[in-house]
Amino acid sequence: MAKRTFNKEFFIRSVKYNVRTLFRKEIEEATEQQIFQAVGYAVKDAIMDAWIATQKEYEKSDPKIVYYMSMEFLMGRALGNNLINLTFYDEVKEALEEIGLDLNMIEDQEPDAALGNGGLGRLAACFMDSLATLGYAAYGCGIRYRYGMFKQQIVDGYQVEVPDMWLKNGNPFELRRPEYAKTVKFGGYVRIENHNGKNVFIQEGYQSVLAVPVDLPIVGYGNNVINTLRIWDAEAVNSFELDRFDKGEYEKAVEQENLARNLVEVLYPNDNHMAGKELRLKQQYFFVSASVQEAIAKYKKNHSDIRKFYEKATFQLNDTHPTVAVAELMRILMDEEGLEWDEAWDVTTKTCAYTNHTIMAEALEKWPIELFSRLLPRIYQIVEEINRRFVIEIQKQYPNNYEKVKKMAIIMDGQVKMAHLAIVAGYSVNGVAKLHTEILKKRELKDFYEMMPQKFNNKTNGITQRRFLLHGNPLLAKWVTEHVGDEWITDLPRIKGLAVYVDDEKAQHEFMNIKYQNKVRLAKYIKEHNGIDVDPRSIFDVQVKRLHEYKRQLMNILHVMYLYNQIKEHPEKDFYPRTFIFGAKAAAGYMRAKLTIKLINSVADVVNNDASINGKLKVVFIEDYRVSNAEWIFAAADVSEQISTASKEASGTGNMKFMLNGAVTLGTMDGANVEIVEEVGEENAFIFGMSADEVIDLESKGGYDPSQLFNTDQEIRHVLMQLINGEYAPNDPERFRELYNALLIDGGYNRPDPYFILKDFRSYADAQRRVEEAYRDEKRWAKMAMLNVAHSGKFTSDRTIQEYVDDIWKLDKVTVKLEEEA
Ligand code: B1H
Repeated sequence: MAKRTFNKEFFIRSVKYNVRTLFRKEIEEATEQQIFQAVGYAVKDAIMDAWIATQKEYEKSDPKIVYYMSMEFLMGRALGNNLINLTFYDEVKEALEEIGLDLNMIEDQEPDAALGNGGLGRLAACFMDSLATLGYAAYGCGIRYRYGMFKQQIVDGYQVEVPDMWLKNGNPFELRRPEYAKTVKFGGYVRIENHNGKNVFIQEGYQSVLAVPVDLPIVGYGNNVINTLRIWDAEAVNSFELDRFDKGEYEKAVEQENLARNLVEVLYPNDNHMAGKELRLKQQYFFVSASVQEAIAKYKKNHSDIRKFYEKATFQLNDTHPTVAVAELMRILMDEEGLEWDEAWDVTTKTCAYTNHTIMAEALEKWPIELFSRLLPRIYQIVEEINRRFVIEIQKQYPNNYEKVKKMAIIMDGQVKMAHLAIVAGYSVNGVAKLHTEILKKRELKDFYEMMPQKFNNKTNGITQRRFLLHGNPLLAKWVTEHVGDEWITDLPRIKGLAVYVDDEKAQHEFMNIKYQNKVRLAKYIKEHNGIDVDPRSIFDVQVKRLHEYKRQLMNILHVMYLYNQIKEHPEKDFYPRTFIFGAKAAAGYMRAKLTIKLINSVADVVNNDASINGKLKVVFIEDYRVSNAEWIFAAADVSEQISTASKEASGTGNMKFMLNGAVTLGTMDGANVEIVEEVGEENAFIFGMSADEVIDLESKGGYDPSQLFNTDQEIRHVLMQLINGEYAPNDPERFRELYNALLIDGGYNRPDPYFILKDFRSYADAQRRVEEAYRDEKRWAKMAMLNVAHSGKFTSDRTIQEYVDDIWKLDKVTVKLEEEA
């Protein structure tokens, strides 16, 4: 990989200069935050040449461009990652040391760009990294939320949401591009005029808002490619000119100011759940309309035939959230570019592709037609026409089968079904792991698969090893490079070379020592942030992810309660010390999830302060789990808890980050766990629980009756009773009754234990016993963990992106040369 030249003197001068011009200070007087800002600007400066060169190259060689449209980009911090991908990290660290500055401290000043909830948003971020590194022309299209994912504070064991003011000190990496602003229109009505026998659609009485692009550089690893993440900010179309307005205009101006302010104010903090709010649909249309307008304007700069737009552009819809893109593209092609319906439909259906990320019913987007047509009148007309034509298709293929129409129509029962629109108008529909795609084809989207099988394909998710190993775990990264060379950085399957060392005692020792160092690093973080002492020699058993019932954090903590009971009842028994680590944000309105957080913290309080168990058991809830602390957590994990109810987790990507960092999976046969086990071997993971087929079967029979278990299994019963006898809530014994009821009486869907926590409990506890037994044998464990790293090659997002390129997008590869090298 070509390493760019780094000019140390120039860089130091640049940092000092920035401190002076930004803050009127010498470097010695600057605050840590100010130094971060100054370094950030110096790094953006170092990116600029390549950013310009990349855009020039794109203009010259005119490659096909993918527009990755997503409501979420969970980027995390940029500084360290940009330095890594510029291949300057060590040089900058040294240069800063020379002037008495510590790069780690500076990195720590940067707020996470948390413009996403969880896996779906982080996947978009990993994809941006891989696209740039592989040299493909790509734009990320999203929203510049002024407040990202809320910050989580734990107060008295409860989650408290605090606004995330990530832009409060400014963002040194962003570039505002007002010259490319677009207008987006909402509401009003559509007047139809007849011009020479042709209907012309004119939207009137609308409110408009200005979409202003803000660009963030996406640095490819060591290849001079800098792509762009374009996030749209909103501004009022006309700023106030008070004296010019009469009363009517004045009110309109105020409305437009408010619209602009509200639109991009905040990210909806729900993972795998649709809130159905009007403002959310506004956000969707806002960034989609601006992005589609921009893509068309870019194409028209050097192409004259809009009918061939799809040869140079493709839109990947990250779940259904940006699906209005379909109708917006139709609108622009017809109303502004003058194409007929059939011509516009031909372009649209060759441009749009859809990724499905979930089968959770409550996440499926359905908009009431009243709201949809009021907010987007012209778009609704177009969706109606798409639906009318599609229903005719259904009837042609399935004559007299009204059931099919009912199940498949885009508009039905007063709702617009966004997934149906995306499938009908897209040329590709993909799931995010093998099992998930099979479930889509066989069950969730069966009717669509039967009608258009050629559209369906699988793209198993991946993660970027550059952030989650090279940056997040420098000790292991260095050790891997010493053993297999550094090609793994851009070719992760090379990491397989480690397999020859798994029985080598020296290598085992070094590997386990690195894990130990990383556990010490995390233990320090936990001490600083939670005030809890944890023993880095204990097993670090980690579950970090969004809090959701289907992910079953409740099963994990019930098992901790069970272990604690065991230790108390049999203090003589050998028990290998364990630290159970949790990290999870609950959606602000998700009461059962929030109560689960309180339970975890309540159990932690009791267990961690019980001197009688000699520190055998510790429970830690890490506050404000996010991308930046995740990097440390993965590096320190021994056991990776991936325990979702089989069939519910579409893929999971945390599972892959743990594997890459040498943690062993304890999980169900769900999502990408299936493929992880396929790669590493069943003997190098701990698998338990019902299969997806068993779950789906049992669900279709209406569930099961857990009272059987409750009545026959004394230990399970004991744990459940502790939810309602005040064991973990002495001054409010009723506190956890809701969780007890959900497990035994009604947990939603009109049945007890809908996520089969009690059904899988014994199998889980047994798998946990096997974990302990394996860990006691240090060599066996070292070998297992090393094999996990060695077999993680498949799970790089570089592989995922190459598959998207080959099977879906058909992009051209680009190379960028800088002046200095030419
Ligand atoms: C995933 C979501 C999601 N699937 C709705 N669906 C949202 C749905 O704000 N909303 O309305 C937000 C997020 N997120 C996750 O996607 C899956 O649960 C994971 O299994 C998967 O790994 C990830 C990436 O594909």
